[in-house]
Amino acid sequence: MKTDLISRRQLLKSAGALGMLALLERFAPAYAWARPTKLAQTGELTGNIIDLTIAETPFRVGNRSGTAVTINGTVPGPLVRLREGEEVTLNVTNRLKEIASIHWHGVLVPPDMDGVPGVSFGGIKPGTTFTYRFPLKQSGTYWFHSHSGFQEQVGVYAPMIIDPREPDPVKYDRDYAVVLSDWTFEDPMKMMGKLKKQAGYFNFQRRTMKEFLSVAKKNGWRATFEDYRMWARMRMDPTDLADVTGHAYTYLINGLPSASNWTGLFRSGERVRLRFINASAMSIFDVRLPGLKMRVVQADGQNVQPVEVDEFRIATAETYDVIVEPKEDRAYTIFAESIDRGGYTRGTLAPRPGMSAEIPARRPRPLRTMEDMGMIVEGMGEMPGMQHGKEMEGMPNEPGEHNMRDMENMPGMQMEDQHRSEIPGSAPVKHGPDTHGSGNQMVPDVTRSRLDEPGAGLGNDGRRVLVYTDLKSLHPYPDRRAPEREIEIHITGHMERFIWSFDGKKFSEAKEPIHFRFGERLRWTFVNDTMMEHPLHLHGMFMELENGAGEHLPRKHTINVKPAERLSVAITADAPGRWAFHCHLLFHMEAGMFRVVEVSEKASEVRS
Ligand SMILES: [Cu+2]
Repeated sequence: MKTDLISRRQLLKSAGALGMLALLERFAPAYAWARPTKLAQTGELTGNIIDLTIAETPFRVGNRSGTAVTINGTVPGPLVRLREGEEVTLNVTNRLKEIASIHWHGVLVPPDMDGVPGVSFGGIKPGTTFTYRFPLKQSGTYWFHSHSGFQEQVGVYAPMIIDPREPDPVKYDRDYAVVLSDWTFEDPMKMMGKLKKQAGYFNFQRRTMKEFLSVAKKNGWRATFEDYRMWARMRMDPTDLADVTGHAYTYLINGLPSASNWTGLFRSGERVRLRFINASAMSIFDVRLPGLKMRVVQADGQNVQPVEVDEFRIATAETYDVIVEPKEDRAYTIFAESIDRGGYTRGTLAPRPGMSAEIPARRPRPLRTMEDMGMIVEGMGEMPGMQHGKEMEGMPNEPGEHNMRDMENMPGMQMEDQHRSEIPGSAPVKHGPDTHGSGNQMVPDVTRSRLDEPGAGLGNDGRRVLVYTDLKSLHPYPDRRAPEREIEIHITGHMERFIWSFDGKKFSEAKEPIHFRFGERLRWTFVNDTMMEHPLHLHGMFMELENGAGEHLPRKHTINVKPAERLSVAITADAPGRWAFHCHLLFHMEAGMFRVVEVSEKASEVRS
């Protein structure tokens, strides 16, 4: 079958020259190597004092040379395992020639311990050690990474597990951190340059055959054709789902490419907890273990009511913990496919080392739809994705015909429903007159909630795919106040110029931070005016996703906003200070999709 061929070819490509395989294996952390005698992963750093060193590790393989930036010598860095209720000291030494940093993703820390140069501190200067010290006020699966330049892309990321002080409500016999990431031999700065240059590519494409021939005559057929092909793969247009694809990336599990086959061991009948962490720079993955149901028990480090699925989409920077119970004496593939289907990585759960299971056939590349573009389509109300009314049966108000402003006055907004609540923006909302200026390419006609949609390319093959409306916090959220005010932010961009921004302004053009008043409860609405997914990450405070789960709104640190989607979160502004807020796709953040949120006593103007 053709797909098998592609799989095999991809496998060989992932392995590359044997040298590359050896190279990645050399950098892989200790926990990448499960041993039959060990129940837990090896190479954990525990205790209250942790020493981490960020350093460049140059290498040469055949005629290829490059540099990985490692934490304690590995990619990903060591698994740091801590305990809730204790205070931890992390000494981070920077052996690079440039400023470095570590941000503890999803961990609630004082602002000066958050590790974002220019926002929370000055960064860690070359040759110095910065001491982070903070109490651990939470438990769960998290990770940490550099917040400086492209260091995260070239290796500065690692898993962090905080074990709960109270008995864990999640029962399991063994657990593994499963760190997904994207590796490239290319200099990320150059990759960014290529993405910026693509407008030229589009012009090239529109050239006539005569012009193409003249370029080919000048530069040579092969070079011209290769250049054409390269840009064809790197371009963005309505059929593209990822800016950087499997063409440039090798996808890794715990630092190992597919061919090295990271393996987690189990004994039949055990409950195995897999802590999936998407530590990639630019990649959204679809994850499944053919032959096994997954019980999702945690999202972004927060316990959720268990939900059984066949597959879940994990955006950059999100984490999901799942329980699987393999019963048979055989290997199971852990399969993580990139959203554009341009590549994948796999690992294995097996009763013994050295086993492997079938690698699933690749699925066709999904296409962007009219809804992704925010187009009003005839009969849209009857489209499957639009049937939010179904979810909302028994509600005093059908949200069907109301817009946001009507909704605020609806009695439904204040009602005390123990089980379900309003999903703000679940009805299509017409885009206002603001086009966000020249830095913004597209304004969707309508935006709407897509929380109950599995996402592009998913949900049409009979598999039960996790959707955001499945997520219900295990315990009710503590702050029961209704939001006092509402602010809205538009996710904007110019895809051809590779400008990414909020409200049409790059970070460098934004004059003011976004102000939260200390102690307030507010609703923040995200409106995605672009045709791409953007995993938005807020530092310092959790966001409670208003997904209709009543008092069980899930708390998330990263929320993947779909194309032309409007969704909202509730936030308790209980963390004074300056915090980063940004898209977690590294190149989007670097291109300007970044803001500072300032929580202070200062009253801020209310934006509609
Ligand atoms: Cu983005």
